Order: sequence, then structure tokens, then C-alpha cells
Amino acid sequence: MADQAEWVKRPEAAIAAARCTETEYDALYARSLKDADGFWAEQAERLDWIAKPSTIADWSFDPVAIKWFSDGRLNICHSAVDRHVENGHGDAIALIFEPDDPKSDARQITYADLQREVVKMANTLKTMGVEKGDRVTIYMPMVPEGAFAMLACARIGAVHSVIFGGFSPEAIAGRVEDCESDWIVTADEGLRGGKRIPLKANVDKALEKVSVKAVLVLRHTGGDIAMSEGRDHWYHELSEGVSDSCPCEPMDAEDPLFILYTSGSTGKPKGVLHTTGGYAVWTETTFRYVFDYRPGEVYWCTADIGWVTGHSYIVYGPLLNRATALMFEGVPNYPDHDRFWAVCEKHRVNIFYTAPTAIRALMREGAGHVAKHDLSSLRLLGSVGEPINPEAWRWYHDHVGRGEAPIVDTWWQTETGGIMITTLPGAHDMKPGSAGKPFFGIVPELVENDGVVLEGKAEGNLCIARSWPGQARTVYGDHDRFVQTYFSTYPGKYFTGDGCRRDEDGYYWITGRVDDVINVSGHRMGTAEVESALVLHPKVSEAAVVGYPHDIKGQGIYCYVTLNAGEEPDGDLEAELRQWVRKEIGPIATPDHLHFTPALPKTRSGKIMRRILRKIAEQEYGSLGDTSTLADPGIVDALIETRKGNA
Ligand code: 6R9
Repeated sequence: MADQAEWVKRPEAAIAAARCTETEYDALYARSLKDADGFWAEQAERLDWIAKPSTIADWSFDPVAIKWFSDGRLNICHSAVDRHVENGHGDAIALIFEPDDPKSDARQITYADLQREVVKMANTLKTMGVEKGDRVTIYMPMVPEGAFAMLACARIGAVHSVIFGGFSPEAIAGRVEDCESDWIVTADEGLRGGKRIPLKANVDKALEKVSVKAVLVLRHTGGDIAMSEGRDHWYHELSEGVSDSCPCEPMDAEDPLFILYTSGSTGKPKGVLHTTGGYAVWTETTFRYVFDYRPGEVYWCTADIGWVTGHSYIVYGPLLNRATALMFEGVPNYPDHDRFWAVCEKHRVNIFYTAPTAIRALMREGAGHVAKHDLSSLRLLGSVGEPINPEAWRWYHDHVGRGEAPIVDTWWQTETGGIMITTLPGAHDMKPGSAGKPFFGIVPELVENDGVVLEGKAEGNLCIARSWPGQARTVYGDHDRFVQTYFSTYPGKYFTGDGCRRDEDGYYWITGRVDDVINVSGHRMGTAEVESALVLHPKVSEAAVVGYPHDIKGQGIYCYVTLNAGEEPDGDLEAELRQWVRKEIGPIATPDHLHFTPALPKTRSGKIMRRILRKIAEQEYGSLGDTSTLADPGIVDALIETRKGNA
């Protein structure tokens, strides 16, 4: 990427309407560092507290112990739902539901409806025996009941663990077991692009491996499913006659709110734990400034509630701001490639937040699909999940944003709880491909491998020097792993796992992961997870998985596979292995490329040389670096030959 990137000016309209101008950003940012306690105490005023916190920041990165607002008490559901009703906004629309099938009716859910629905779900969970502190697994399609379930857990003090509806029974079982969850909330089936997703059947398969006390099932498609007597309950039956009152459980600011599993470079996915007060303040504040939301506007984030983006920017951030958030059940290309734009036109969407992989896929289908629709309501666009290439940025800006709407390219992670680096729409001009500037309270540092912190224009490993309210507090059940993963590489700093460049204007450019995590269509995946799945197959002896550039997905999954003696690769086995990985992890982990090889390049001590495998997958044969430490250097030539043959 060129350093002298072109600036794209923010429009006058955005400046005029801005909640935060450039001067204000500079002043607020400076204050957020100089007087962190004062700054965050003020932001926290935007929530309803049962007991206002007197202690604000209380953290250390060495040893690792993170607390914010620790003597405060609140319930996030009260701030996101009830208080809006109490303040006379019960008729404001909280959620708009746009179903998979455009011919089905959209639903509008007011804040008063939302309160009723959440109370009903909360009391139903209580009927099942769920109590404060219990973990509840939510495996739902993108329907409002998914959000009701999350908020219902928060209301009664239960900890939700949402699992993306695309994950396999094996993945569900692993997560249910890891957080010792005794309850699952699911639906008969999901609908995506006209296809039925067998959610309940997947849960049934998972429950052959682990057991729970009860499963609550939403009737959504009406599809035929098995119900296990005594264990499974229909939501519409169990909720009948529950009380219409359910007080919000008073929670300590540091009481757990949710667990969300995410991939790392080693081992099984980690259950990242977020707590109540800091997460609420962080999502409320970031949503307010970054999207500069105004009452009455329609905001649409296309993520799934199974990912952190759905948690923070479909459910909590928008509702804490009394926004109208659209929830979309479907996919961008069903029934046709113009669905996103049709939905924007239909619901007069003002703020649209999506992922680069979706933009690239739609860009490939041509701007004609965009031109068919009146997108004049759009005033702000957002991007999240992976670096956005300048070409996709331009297309998004020119065609979807009519060359006018600013784009916020928001960098953040499951572990950060909310947005960390982005431009603000009225405060900053943009540079396509750069996330921009740090949000309030965020101190990014670029660090060399030896720990030296770089100043000014530089490139290095992205660390964050100070804690912020939305930061994850631990890995559920394994605090050592939390410390090891994020705080041991550069002691005293939070290490993000991303590489990053800072330019002469102080803009940050994320260059991608520097660890063994790959980003496929904005989904984070540990290469180790895919390897573990492959070697479970009886014919596979060894596997090494790397990412390689992919036009639409950003990164594709490239698998080097060694078979057991006597096994021969063929098309059938290839198809079988693809299917195998889908079954083990889920469709998002389907290998893009299988490369059978009699051996993998290893050092004499037996370490797989991933650096070389990455280069070969990328077809960068000239820059393989030193191969002299390999036990059998000849294997590299053979790998290159095969790669050239099948590229
Ligand atoms: C929110 C989310 C986190 C990883 C992160 C980085 C990549 C996310 C990005 C971005 C460049 C952006 N990432 N947003 N890279 N520019 N605007 O995606 O969380 O699923 O945990 O992924 O995604 O590599 O480290 P998560």
C-alpha cells in the first residue's frame, strides 16, 4: 500500500452535523489520557446505575488484573431497554426484523415490545431453573428472539455464550462443555438464502456428547424436529402464562456479562469473558461517537449476533443509545445480488455497517445492482472484520455512498469489546485502507519483536499500552491462558496479534495477523483448529494449514496434507476431507485448497517451517528465505512444482 495514500475529505454535511469535530476530538482524546477517571466517569453518566461507581479505572497489566467502575452496580438490560420505556420512549422502534424471504413480513419491535419480550424470555429461563451466574448457550438464527435471549440472560444475571449458527455439533459440544453450560436456547431451524439450517438437529447431535438440563426451542420455520421429553421445551408453550414482571437483577460492574468463543493461534477456541459495567460504557460510548447516531435514524449492522460485532453493534451499543437497529436474517445474494441495497431502500437505512468480504463479493457482481435502488437515505458507512483494500473502499464509497457518505473503517477485536481505532465521521478525513485514529482512551503502540517501542512513522506489532473499559477480563476458566496469550509477549502491554503501520499523519494501517490466525471472510480462525480437524481423519497423518490471498474472502484456507502410508490422494478423498472439516468445525472452515504431499518441510528438531509453506501457498517462490536448516531441503522443490501445477 502506498504511503502517500490519497486523502478522501469528509463532506461538509458531516462536519456541520458532527457530534464531535476535529478540535473536539483532539481535546477529548487528550483528556481521556490525562484524566482517564474524569473522562470515563462522565461517559458512565449515560447509563442508569443502581449505585454510581466511585472507583473508575483500577487495572494493571503486570500482574494482569483489570477492573473498571468496580464499586458500581447496574443492570445492562435496564439501561438498554427499561429506562427508555420509563423515559417515555416506549413507542420508539428498537428493532426492525427483515426476514430471509423478502416476501415474508418485516417486523417492527418497539422498546415497549422489547421490554415485554425480554421479560417473557427471562421468566421462561427462570422457569427452567436458570439463576444468576449460570451460563446459557444461545444457538439461534438471526431473529429478534436471539437478541431477546441475550438481554433476558443479562436481565437475570445469567452469562450468555452465543454460538454462531454456522458452527457444527462438535463445536457446540466443545463450547457447552468448556463453560459448563446447563441450558441451550435454540430454534427448530434457521433460514439463510432460502436454505434451512438444522439448528435443533445440530444441538441434538451435540447433546450425544455432552448433556444439559434443558433446551428451549423457538418455533421459527415450523420444520419437523425431534423433541426429547423432559429435556426439550417449546418456547411458545413454556412461556405461556409466565409472569409479565421480572425485575432486573442488580449486578456488580465486574460481574460477568457474556462469554464469546474466539480462535487463537494455538489450542481450542478461548472463551473470552466480558463483564458488565465497562462493556456497557464502552459499547455505549463507541456507538455514540463512531456512528454519531441521531434519534429516529435507522442503523443496520449486517453481522451475525454469533460474533462480537453482533453483540456490541447490533444488540448492546445501539440499544443503550435508544437506536433503531435492523436485524437481517438472510444473506447478501438472496434472492439476488441487490438484497442489501433493496433492504436499505425499503427501510430507509441511514447508517450501514458491513464487512469487506461482503463488499468485495458484491463489487464483483457489478454496480448495476446498487444503481437499481434509492440509497439516498445512507449518510454513513462502516467496515469491520479485516483490512479493507482501497479498491473495495472506493467502490463502497462511490457506489453505495454516492461519493458522499463517509466511511468508518473500525478496527477492533472480540477481546477489545468494541471499536478501538477508526476515524470519526465529522472529525477526520479518510484514507482508503487505513482505520485511522485511536478512539478515546486508546494508546496504540507499535513494538518491534525485541520489545522496543517505535515512535512516529513506523511499522510493528500492535500493542495497547493502557486498559480501556471494554477490555476482556479473562479467558473463562483459564486466566493463565489469558495472561499468556495477551500479556506475555510484551510484558506490561496488551498484544493484539495484529501487525500495523503508523503513517506521518498518525493514521493506523492494520497489515493483518502476525500469528497463526487467519481471517477468512472476516471470520477468525486458528490454523491449528483446521489442522486438528484434518488429522482426526483416519487417512491423514499430518496437516499444516496456512492462509493465502483470496479475492473475495481476503484469505483462503490452504491445507498441506500428508496421508498415512498406503493411502493415495484422489478427488474423492479431497471432497471427503472438505466435508470432514465442515463437519468438525463448520462451513466457514471449508478448505479452499488441499495440497497433498508425501512430507512437510521440517527443521531438524521436527518443527514445521510454516514460513515456507505460507510463501509457497502465496506463490512467492523467490523469497523463501533460508531453507538450509531443513531436514530435507528437497521437499521444497517438490512442493513448488505441485503448487505451480495446481495454481
Ligand atoms: C471485530 C472483529 C479481530 C481481528 C483483528 C484484525 C481483524 C477487524 C479490522 C481488522 C483491519 C479492520 N480486523 N477489524 N483488520 N481493519 N477494520 O472482527 O473481531 O472476530 O475478534 O477479529 O480481525 O486482524 O485482530 P474478531
